[in-house]
Amino acid sequence: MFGKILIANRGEIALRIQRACRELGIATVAVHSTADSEAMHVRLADESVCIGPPAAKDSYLNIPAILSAASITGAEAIHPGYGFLSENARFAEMVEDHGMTFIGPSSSHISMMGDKIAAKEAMRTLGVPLVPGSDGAVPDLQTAEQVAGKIGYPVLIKAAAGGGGRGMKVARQAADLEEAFQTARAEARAAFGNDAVYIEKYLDRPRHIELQVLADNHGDVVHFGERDCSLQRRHQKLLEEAGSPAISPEERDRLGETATAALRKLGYRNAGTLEFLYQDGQFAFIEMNTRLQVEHPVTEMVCGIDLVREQIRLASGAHLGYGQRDITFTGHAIECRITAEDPRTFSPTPGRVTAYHAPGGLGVRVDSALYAGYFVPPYYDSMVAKLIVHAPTRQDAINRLRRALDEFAVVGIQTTIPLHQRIVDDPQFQSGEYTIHWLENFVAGL
Ligand code: MV4
Repeated sequence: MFGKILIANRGEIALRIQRACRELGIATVAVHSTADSEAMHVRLADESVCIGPPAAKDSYLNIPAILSAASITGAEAIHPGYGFLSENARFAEMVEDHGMTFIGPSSSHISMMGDKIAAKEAMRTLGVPLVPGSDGAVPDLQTAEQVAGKIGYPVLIKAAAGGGGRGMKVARQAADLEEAFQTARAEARAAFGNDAVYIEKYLDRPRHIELQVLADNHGDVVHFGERDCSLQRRHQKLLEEAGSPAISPEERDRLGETATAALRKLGYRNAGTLEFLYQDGQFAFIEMNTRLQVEHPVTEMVCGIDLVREQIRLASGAHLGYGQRDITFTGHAIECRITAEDPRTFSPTPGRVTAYHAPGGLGVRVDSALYAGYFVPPYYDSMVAKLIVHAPTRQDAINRLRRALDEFAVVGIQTTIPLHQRIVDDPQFQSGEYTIHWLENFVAGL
């Protein structure tokens, strides 16, 4: 096991990783920008190194500075958290070239899944169901017309280097195809320096369901069930649940078997999440994330497992030590992402937190780096807290969430807590019958 780990991140996820390290008896190194000198992740680390000015490109994305910090402090491994360098294959490779362990998958698997066409091709070969669409990249408009004609309209043009909703264009009918195709290409070239695009049948009312997996370095792969992440606005998730209100235990088992068999054949290592669209009782793979995700706590609560501890253990070469049968699902968990934003306009609201009180009690978890007196800087993601509740049933979890949101006090800045209170009280949310489009309409109607 490692003696010291450098955590290449900030905010709640840096604290989350420190907590796992502390319980494993591993010393922690924090890195921070000049804007984060007073941040909680710096205060709670065993050691800290300033790696640059506020802008992320000069600090949390500054690979030479982070590698230097790791070698100066004698860190044996680097945990990237989510965002920043977590899905940068070159960074993962450089960490290993410097004789340290990257806590995550191999750089080749990060590269493969970063190319959405390669990811789909790999999954198709391994028997994972996909949305009907093109076989790989669509090089020109004529090919696009052929594919769309075959699968039928509406279709979606997606960028190979995209993901998370960037660089997508819908063509509702043949007359829309040329513009959608050319715009998608141009946007992909401008945004990613890669204009490869592919085509899928556009699903008009899917749920977004993802499956959490862990793999050791010896060929064992298990899954920890699904999360329903359909409640998002402009590709930003606001609330996630485990399990999905729409999925039966049998559907979960079947999906899990297919996905773990595929990853076993791929030789995948460490944590990963497969993203699916679910509509009319069918799952279709769209993308794979090769990192720990923001919403991992809902899985931890229903499975009773520490996913970050497992990531560290597996990266050090340990065997999983348990099988699929040992993983059980208890109760229901819901996470609210609380951001420093105006709850109506969603414009960021950085500033000083003058008073802070986090909710507590049975089945309530708050992952946050906030404290009274903290200044939320304007340079980074606006998420300031995750409120996670766990209860025996979904209805109990909703009641607990309402209670915990009422207790939560963040004074001095505006947050999205009031928006979460409206969502939780909504009959449609409570019914569990929602698609990826529901929240957008809900917010528009407020
Ligand atoms: C789709 C889709 C409908 N049909 N693919 C958006 C993010 C990216 N990960 C994939 N996305 C979508 N792909 C097909 N074939 C609709 C979306 C989509 C979406 C997906 C998940 C969560 C929220 C979403 C919001 C809008 C569109």
